[in-house]
Amino acid sequence: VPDKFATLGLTYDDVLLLPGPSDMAPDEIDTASYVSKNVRVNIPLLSAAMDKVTESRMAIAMARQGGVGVLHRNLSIEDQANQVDLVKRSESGMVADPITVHPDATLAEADALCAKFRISGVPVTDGNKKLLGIVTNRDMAFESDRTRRVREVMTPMPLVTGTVGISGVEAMELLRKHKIEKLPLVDGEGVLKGLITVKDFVKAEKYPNAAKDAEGRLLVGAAVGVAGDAFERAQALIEAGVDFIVVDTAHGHSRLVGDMIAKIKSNHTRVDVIGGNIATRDGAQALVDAGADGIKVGVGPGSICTTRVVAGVGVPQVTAIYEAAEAARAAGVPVIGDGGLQYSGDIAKALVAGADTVMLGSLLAGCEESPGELMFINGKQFKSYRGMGSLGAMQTRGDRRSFSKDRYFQEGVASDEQLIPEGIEGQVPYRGPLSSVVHQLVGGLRQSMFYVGGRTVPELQSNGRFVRITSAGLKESHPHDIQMTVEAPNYSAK
Ligand code: RVP
Repeated sequence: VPDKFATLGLTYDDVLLLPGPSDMAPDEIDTASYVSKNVRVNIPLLSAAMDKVTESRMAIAMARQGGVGVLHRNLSIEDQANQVDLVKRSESGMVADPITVHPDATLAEADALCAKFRISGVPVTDGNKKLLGIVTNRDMAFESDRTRRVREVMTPMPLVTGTVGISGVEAMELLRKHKIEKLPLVDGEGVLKGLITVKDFVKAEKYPNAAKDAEGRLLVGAAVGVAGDAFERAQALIEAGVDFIVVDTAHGHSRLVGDMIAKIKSNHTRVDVIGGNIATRDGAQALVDAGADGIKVGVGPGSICTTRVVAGVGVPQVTAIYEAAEAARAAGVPVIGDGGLQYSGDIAKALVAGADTVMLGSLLAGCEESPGELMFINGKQFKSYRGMGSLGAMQTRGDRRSFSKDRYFQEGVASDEQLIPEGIEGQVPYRGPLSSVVHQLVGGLRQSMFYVGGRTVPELQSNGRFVRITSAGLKESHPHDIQMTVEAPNYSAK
């Protein structure tokens, strides 16, 4: 603990990475890393637990790219658990617990189900999950009367089915032979036990780098708080199949956070529990002591964050990561550098400082897959983005209450007028699909790894060295003495 003044705090713009000896071929570079003790990703990127960044669609896209999304918690427990479910079902060799429809449902209801889960057909089962048939787009397309019952239009049993435990190759062979797209799996009693689809096989090939769990399902994390029903929320998320929980607050070096981590850990050992946010060595140590499997670092670096001005509190992010990693590494606990990244080069800087992965808000808020509508302003496209501590995110809207106030320890504030916001609301340029954004970010990281001389993230971490720069150095780093006329896909002037 410093006396009165800690050492000089540095952030991304204060440092550059030194070029180091390098003799690697581009295809030797491996960007895999750990989010927490037991959660491994293929690219070291997480999408932020924010209501304008990560819902199921972003989480699915992130995991397909090899990273992982952390579902925000500014929604009901049921809705958040449902989002986990959507991600876990979205892609795998087999859906273990497929969506089904009752034979007495109407076609309109079956339509709604298909639209909600983005699927093209549903097995039809009775109350005991016995397979009665299947209803697909083909069965429904030419029916103009949407009040008709599923049982009247479905393809009834006997269907081509597989048995539980069928291999991928055998399943593919059945699908091919019978020219069908869906193969229900049944047990000896004809009870539905799973579903294999052509789409899942094709998708698995399309995303060879996807981050998956042991059963081949996409990885997903979710945030909880510390107040009210936070513990029930964590239980519901775990029940839904989440891979890790983030106890996510603006001040992780507080007893409530440590207590919540310990409580979740003592009840469920299956999932990893990450704590945050902290920005000091002592803060990281406190979370390690509470049993955290991962530590999230960042007090005030976020692009939408005003904590450093409203409260005057924070630590420039490179120093914060370095300090936190000093405590975390000794305990074998991975570190997430959360917030403040503006360019792809900042990813490698975070890793060299000691982070194992980084969490991104503003860099991803403009993606097609982030929640929220595209806006046109003066012919340019934008998407809205806001801090979880902004008035908009914390206030009550009609009968919709805010679930994120406790991130800023303000759950007890009686009325919206009395809230103390620590974030702002705004918009960021539209950036198109996540895949192209991630391509640039990871491409930049791979270049960093080549320049620094690190084939893997651990090698980058141990070989990387910084040079501190001045404001003149920063000016030299950016394009200068030219008027930019063409937008680069990975650079825009601030
Ligand atoms: P950025 O990527 O710089 O946009 O930062 C995103 C991070 O900012 C989030 O992951 C979170 O830790 C933090 N945040 C979210 N809301 C707020 C706020 O309102 N102050 N800060």
